[in-house]
Amino acid sequence: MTYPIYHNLIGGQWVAAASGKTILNLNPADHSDVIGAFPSSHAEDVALAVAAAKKAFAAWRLVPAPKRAEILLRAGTNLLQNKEKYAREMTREMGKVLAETRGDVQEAIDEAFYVAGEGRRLFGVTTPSELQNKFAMSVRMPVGVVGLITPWNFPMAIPSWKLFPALVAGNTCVIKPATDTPLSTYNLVQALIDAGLPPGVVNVVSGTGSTAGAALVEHPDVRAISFTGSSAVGSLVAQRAAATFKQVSLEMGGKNAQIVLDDANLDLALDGALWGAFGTTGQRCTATSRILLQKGIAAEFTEKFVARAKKLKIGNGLDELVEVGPQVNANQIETTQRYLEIAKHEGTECLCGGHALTSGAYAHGTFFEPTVLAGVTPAMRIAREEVFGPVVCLMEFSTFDEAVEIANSIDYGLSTSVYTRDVNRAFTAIRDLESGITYINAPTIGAEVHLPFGGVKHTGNGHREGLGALDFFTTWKAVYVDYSDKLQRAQIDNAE
Ligand code: UN1
Repeated sequence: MTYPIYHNLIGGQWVAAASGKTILNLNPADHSDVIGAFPSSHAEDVALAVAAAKKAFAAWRLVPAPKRAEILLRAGTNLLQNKEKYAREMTREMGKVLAETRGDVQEAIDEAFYVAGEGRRLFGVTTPSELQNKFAMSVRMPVGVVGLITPWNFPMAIPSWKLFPALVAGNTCVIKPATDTPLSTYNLVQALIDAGLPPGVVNVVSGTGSTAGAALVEHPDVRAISFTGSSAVGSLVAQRAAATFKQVSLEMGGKNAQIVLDDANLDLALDGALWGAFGTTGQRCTATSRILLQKGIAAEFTEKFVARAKKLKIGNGLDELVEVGPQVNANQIETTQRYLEIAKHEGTECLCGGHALTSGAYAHGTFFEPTVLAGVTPAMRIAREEVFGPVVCLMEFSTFDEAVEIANSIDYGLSTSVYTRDVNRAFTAIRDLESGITYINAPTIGAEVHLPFGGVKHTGNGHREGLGALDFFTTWKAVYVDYSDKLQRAQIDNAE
């Protein structure tokens, strides 16, 4: 079998990992299809990448931001030109259907065009000084070398959410792409190189989280880490990064609720639930994993939802008729199965799905049926813990207040959605739901790049991507210019 061999990108050179070891990138729809061999990197590779980024920082931070932004603009155009090719390659390595991988590439294009505009903003504030003949302002400075650790479910969009704002702000980067889906990050970085990005400004180190990722988090010359992944790993990242006082941005899990009130447009709520729960095979941190149904519509919604879930076409995402692709790997299938066992013991009822598909056209991939569980109550583990697969819980409630209470009764707080025609209820929900994102009459998935993206409670640590990313990738400098020609003591010389 022949397949391409990929290397790390360090200081503008493509180099093999010091260990010489590689990790195979397999198509989750067909494991006999090998996308390529990617480096299995360790601390020594990360050290070289960080050194290259540190060296490049000296010049990159002095490139005027509008010029840095022009490179992003050109990278966005390059991505647009290669959109179909990159989408197909992403479906091959990650599994999600073509419509969605086209969306993933489009999200990176959107991010490029959005952030390119920041090159001519990067606003700071000016403010009056308390002293005469003194000028006060604040400017955004780059942080330095930043480490980016990204997940497999949005293999190009999420790296772009981190790389582009980091770059426009003048940082240099070392990115560790997800072990399952490195190619899409390579494609993204190639778009930057083709746009004229100087060597060393972005370095790519492939490998696992516990080797390459951990080394990045621990490296003393890395000033900030931006991580997207599970809450369990995010907690480790924060703890390890604390030893060298790094800034850390964490985007983690969700257990997102769609609330359907009795007055909702039921067909719209069904469309939204189906897309939110089974889009990306449920493998989004924003995926709908709880559907909260008011008693008046619960029976009708359940019947129609299950009928539609059963009809979803599962298969290879490269087939335009397929609606649900494979799960990304066998570990994810095992997690889904383990949670279905837990749910069974907790007394839930499986209304459809519940099995991995292992024969015929599915024999060489990691496929799982869209699964709907009923009889789920808020205290159950299946109602509280993230599965990250095509599994959704149906839960019933009587009053609006009860729905908000159930939605909020978990440790996560990423995305929530409410279907209602009652504007008062909609605004009350916007105020009271504990989540970083709330949708009204739209599913829990579908965030746009120029709004703040992130969550509360165990979903995040207070930072936001999109609108908010520049706050993470810059550090404030307060500047005072005294033109009085004398010593003026703040808090003393102007005091009563
Ligand atoms: C994720 O779920 O990991 O809002 C990111 C959405 C996408 C991004 C999801 N634009 O669903």
